Amino acid sequence: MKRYLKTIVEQFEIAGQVERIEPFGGGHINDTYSVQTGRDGSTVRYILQRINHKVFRDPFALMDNVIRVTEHIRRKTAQCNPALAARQLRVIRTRDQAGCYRCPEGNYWRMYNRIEATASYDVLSSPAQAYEAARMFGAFQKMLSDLPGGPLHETIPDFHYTPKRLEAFGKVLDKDPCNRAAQVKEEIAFVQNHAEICSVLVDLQNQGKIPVRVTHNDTKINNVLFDRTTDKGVCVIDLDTVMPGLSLYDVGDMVRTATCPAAEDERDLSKVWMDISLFEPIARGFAVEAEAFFTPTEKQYLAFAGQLITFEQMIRFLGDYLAGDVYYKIARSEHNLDRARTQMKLVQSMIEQQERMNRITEIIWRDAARSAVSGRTGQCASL
Ligand code: ADP
Ligand code: GN1
Ligand code: MG
Repeated sequence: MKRYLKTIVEQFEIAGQVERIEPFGGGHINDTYSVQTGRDGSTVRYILQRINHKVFRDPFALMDNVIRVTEHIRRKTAQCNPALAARQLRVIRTRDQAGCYRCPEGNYWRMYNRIEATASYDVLSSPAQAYEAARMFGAFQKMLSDLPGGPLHETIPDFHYTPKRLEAFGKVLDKDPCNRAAQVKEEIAFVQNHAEICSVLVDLQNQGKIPVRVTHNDTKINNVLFDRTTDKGVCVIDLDTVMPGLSLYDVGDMVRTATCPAAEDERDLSKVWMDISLFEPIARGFAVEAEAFFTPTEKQYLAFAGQLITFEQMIRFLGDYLAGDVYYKIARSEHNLDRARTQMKLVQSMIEQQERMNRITEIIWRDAARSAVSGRTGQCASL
C-alpha cells in the first residue's frame, strides 16, 4: 500500500487502522480506491476517491451538493425502509469536518462508506436489471424533487447543453491540433449531418415545455449498485454531476448505456446496436416513478432522449480524440475514437427504431397512469 494514500485516508474520520488500499472501479474521470480498516478483529470498508479538479473546478462546492443530496436521500429512505437507508451513500468527513481534503500536492480527496454485498454492471444481462436500474434513477429524481436549501451548485456549467457541445466540437475541429481530422472524415460528416438533434430539448426548455429539475446527469448504468443476492437496486452513486438539469438527459444516458449489448469501447461494431427488448423495461422502470411528476411533453420525448444523449456522447468522445485525449482517461491510442464509433453506431440504431420506441412509450405511459392509482412505487419498494 502506498504510504501517500495511507496518509490521505488518515485525514478522515475512519474507524480503526488502515489495513489495505487498492484501486477500484473503472470510471473515466476520477480515481477510486477500496480502503479496508480494522479494529479488534473486525473490518470496515470505505471508498476513497481523488476528485478530478481539472474537470470539477470547485471540489468543495461539489461536496456541498453531495452532502445535501445524500443526507436528503437517507432521510427520505429511512421513513419507509430503514434497512435500505443504511445502505445509502454517506460522506465520511475529514477530521476537521470538511466534505473533502486538499492534500499538500494540490489533489482533492473524499471518502464514502462502502456499500457491501453490491455489484455494478457495465453491460446489463437481463430486462429485469434494466427495469430495476431505471426505477432507481426515477426514484432518485422523485426523492430530490423537494430537496430543501435552494439550487445546487452547477459543478460543470452547461454539462448537457448539447448545442454548446457541438460548438466546442466545431472549434476543436477547426484547430485540429493533432492532425487527426483527416482520418475520421466519416465520423465528422455524421456529426455535421445530424446536428439538428442537438437543439431539440433545449428548444423545448426555452419554450417552457420542459422544466429544469434536480437531475443526476451521469446515469450510466454502472452508477447503480445492485444487491448481489436479489439483484434489486440498492443505491444510486457517482453524484458529482447532480445539479439542475433536464430529466430527459437522465433517461437518455440510461438508454445509451443499458440497451447496448456491447461495451462502450467495443471495436467490433457488429456487436453494437440498440436492443429494443431492453429499452422497454428501461422506459417502464423510469415511468413507474416519473408518472407522478412528468409533463406531457417530457412523456412525449422519452423515446427521443436516448438518441440525443448518445449523439452528444459521440460528439464528446470524437472531440476529445481530435483534441489529443485531454479529458477522458484512455488505455490505448485510439480509445476515444473507438468509443465515438460505438456511439455513432448506436445513434444510427436508435434512429432506425425511433417509431417503435415511440409506440412502446405511449403504451407504457398509459399503463403507468393506471398502476399509479393502485401500485406501490419509490425507493421504498426496493428489496
Ligand atoms: P467514477 O466517477 O469513476 O465512475 P464511481 O463513483 O462511479 O466513480 O465509482 C466507480 C465504481 O466503484 C462504481 O461503478 C462502483 O462499482 C464502485 N463504487 C463506488 N462507490 C461505491 C460505494 N460507496 N460502495 C460500493 N461500491 C462503490
Ligand atoms: C464520464 O466518470 P464516469 O465514467 O462515470 C463522464 C460522463 C460520460 C461518461 C462516458 C464528469 O463518466 O459524462 O457520459 O464518462 N463524466 C464526466 O462513459 O464528464
Ligand atoms: Mg461511475
